[in-house]
Amino acid sequence: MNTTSRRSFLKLMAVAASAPSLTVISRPARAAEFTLRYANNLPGTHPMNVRAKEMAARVSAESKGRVEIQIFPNNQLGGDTDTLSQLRSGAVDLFTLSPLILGTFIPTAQVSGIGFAFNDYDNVWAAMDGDLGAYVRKQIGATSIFAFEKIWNGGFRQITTSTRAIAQPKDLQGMKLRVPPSPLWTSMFKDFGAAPASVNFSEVYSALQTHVVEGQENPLSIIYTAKLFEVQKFCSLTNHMWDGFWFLGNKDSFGRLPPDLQTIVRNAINETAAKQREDVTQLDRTLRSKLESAGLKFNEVDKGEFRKQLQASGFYSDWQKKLGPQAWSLLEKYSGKLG
Ligand code: X2X
Repeated sequence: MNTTSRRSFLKLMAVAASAPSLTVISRPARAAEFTLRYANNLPGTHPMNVRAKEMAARVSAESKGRVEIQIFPNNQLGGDTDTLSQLRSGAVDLFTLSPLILGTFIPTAQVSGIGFAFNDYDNVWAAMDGDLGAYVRKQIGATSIFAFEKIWNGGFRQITTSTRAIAQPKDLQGMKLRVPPSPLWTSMFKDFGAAPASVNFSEVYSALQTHVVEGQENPLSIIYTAKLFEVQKFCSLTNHMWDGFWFLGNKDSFGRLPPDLQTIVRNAINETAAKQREDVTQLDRTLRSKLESAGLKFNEVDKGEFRKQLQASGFYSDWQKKLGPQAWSLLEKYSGKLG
């Protein structure tokens, strides 16, 4: 071997040693007995995916390789509305989805997204781990899908735009704003006077970049990990709504696992929720300065002004009627009187 080919041979060996293909060797020799396909809409760097990887490793270890959870982040299997259909048919086995988007299928699931219902996380977890969450899970469980007990965290949502800062409700007047596909989201931003457009998250970056819409709303952890700050100028800290991700499963897929393996998966998903909730809470608290360095201009708002606008438009009374007395009274048990 001459010097040049020896050098390239050594280089090749170095690459091979660090290449991910080596992990193949450490995998169990046999394929897992049960494979669950888990889809979500967020980038791999978001705590949802970081913790999901941990959860999948735990399931693999505890089941001694019998259960493999394959993660498909970033809408790899389709946008949210499409993936919801795949979950319902069993083409996808596990899916994390906003309760509001789930509302296109199960309307009462939207109850946790009513504007300004929750003040803080103590309030959120009391409701979602308590009888409000139990009520919604029961509705979900009456279909071909079900939700695990502990909802994962989305975060409190803020508005970003490329055209003007939102300081008061009137600044939203006529604004072309992307909202996720859900009746509640559209209704809330119509009542703020904006012109909301339903767009799946898979299309949001390009819709902002091409100015099909001027703005959108999401928690800071998503604005950061999905790099929405690259195509937005202003961020208004409205905290107008908390959102989460129900960890959903297809009943038939999950039912194929023997009970002991079901327990392993269930415990791993529910127990990992606590860590994922905390990651998102911390990120949302600390990301402002990073986003400012990236050029996003922040402003605070008087939340009371925005809430008053929803009261005046009849938002709360309309949704009380739409969701029905049981869902509404369970919500008000945690939020206090709304409207
Ligand atoms: O679609 C969104 O904006 C996102 C990522 O926050 C949801 O999943 C609702």
